[in-house]
Amino acid sequence: MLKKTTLNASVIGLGYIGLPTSAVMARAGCKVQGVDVSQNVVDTINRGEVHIEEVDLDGLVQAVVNDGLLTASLEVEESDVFVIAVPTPFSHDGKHTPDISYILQAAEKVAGVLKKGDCVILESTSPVGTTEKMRDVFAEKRPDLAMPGLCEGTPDISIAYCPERVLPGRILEELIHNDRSIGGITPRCARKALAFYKRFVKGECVVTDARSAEMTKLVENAFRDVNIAFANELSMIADKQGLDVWEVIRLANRHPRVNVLQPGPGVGGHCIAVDPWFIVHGAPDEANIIRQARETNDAKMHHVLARAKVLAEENPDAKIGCLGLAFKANIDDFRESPALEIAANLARDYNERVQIVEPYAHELPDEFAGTGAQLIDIDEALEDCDILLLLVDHDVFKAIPAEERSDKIVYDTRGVWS
Ligand code: SAJ
Repeated sequence: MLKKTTLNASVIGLGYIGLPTSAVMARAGCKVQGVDVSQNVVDTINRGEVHIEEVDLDGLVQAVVNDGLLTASLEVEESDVFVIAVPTPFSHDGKHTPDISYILQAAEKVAGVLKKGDCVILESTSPVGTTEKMRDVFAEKRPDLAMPGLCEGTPDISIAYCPERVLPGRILEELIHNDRSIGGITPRCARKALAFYKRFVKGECVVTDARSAEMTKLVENAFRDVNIAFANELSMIADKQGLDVWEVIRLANRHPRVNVLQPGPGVGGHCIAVDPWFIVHGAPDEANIIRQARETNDAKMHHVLARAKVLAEENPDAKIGCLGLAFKANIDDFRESPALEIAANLARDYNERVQIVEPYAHELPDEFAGTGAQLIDIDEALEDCDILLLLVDHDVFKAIPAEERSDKIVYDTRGVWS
């Protein structure tokens, strides 16, 4: 049974975080208005369908749309709580400058409908200080409302930062059960946001200030990036010294206080490959390990590409099967994917010799346009290809028995066949 309540919530940005969050809030009984700039996304959701792949999301969205608890639109309307979950990319000019313009644009739209008593929560991963910048947009657009941190006494609006920390493929589960950091511009703001999250979060909700919550999110992903960089650096050392890095890591991890992560073809996705740069940008002279980790993980992609090219040159008649384009196993997300970049680069150099296997793609992405590379299935690859370059540890690739690849030249960048 769906619980009914009068709380209205508006979620700005209906992507990988905003849509599952909207659906979970609606299931908890909020009346949710989802807002997106894409007419196609809005229409899809209003039909009770989804535009992204995520475990169990389709059924949940259909149920809450049918119950009238979730509607989507292009325009922001009045609400009690606003959750902003729009992208925060960075510039690709080598400076990695965070781009918070989507947040500020969303804030301008929200400002137009704000009323006394409303609570605004930013969830987008953001450089330290962004929540205050969002507050400043509200202050400028709505001088009639008292803003937290800028007024004496009780403000009219509560503003908080509460980062998501869900893992693609487990989003619905983790939205409910993960702990949350809730950072208010003031303690009162944090308490207002806490009361909202308590409606649907079963994990512990820990309150703090907005700047600490912003930094916490960046630290979580930078921590993982640094640890993966350690594994990737080891793999390049092992290649030079003729060692099996997987064996070395397996043995080292038998130490009770050692847990080395897994090397791969580089780090992808729109979080770990991006967020550490926000720390570096904010403190360029101090964030040395964090910057180096980013560079090492990017260098690993070039290392894999160079080794694959050596195999291609040494075997000029060989067909090259690239297994996987996604940024990690068992998902259909190709954002910032090193696998995609490596495969597309090979396709540009070796054209028809390159075949792509990606069970999560219906067609080859634009990066392959004009290269002559083909999307084939795994059985065709096992028949036609002489070199197998394993780039993503999808379950379907892990399941290929040793005898079916025994006559191939294999470069396994994920260590799943070793
Ligand atoms: N990877 C490795 N070796 C490993 C683990 C991961 O090479 O041992 C690679 C993956 O193949 C992938 C990349 O790292 O290319 C990132 O994958 P991931 O599974 O580590 O993380 P994401 O990007 O899917 O999700 C992360 C999570 N953050 C942390 O684990 C600290 C998630 O909890 C966050 O919510 C998400 O970022 C986010 O939205 O920020």
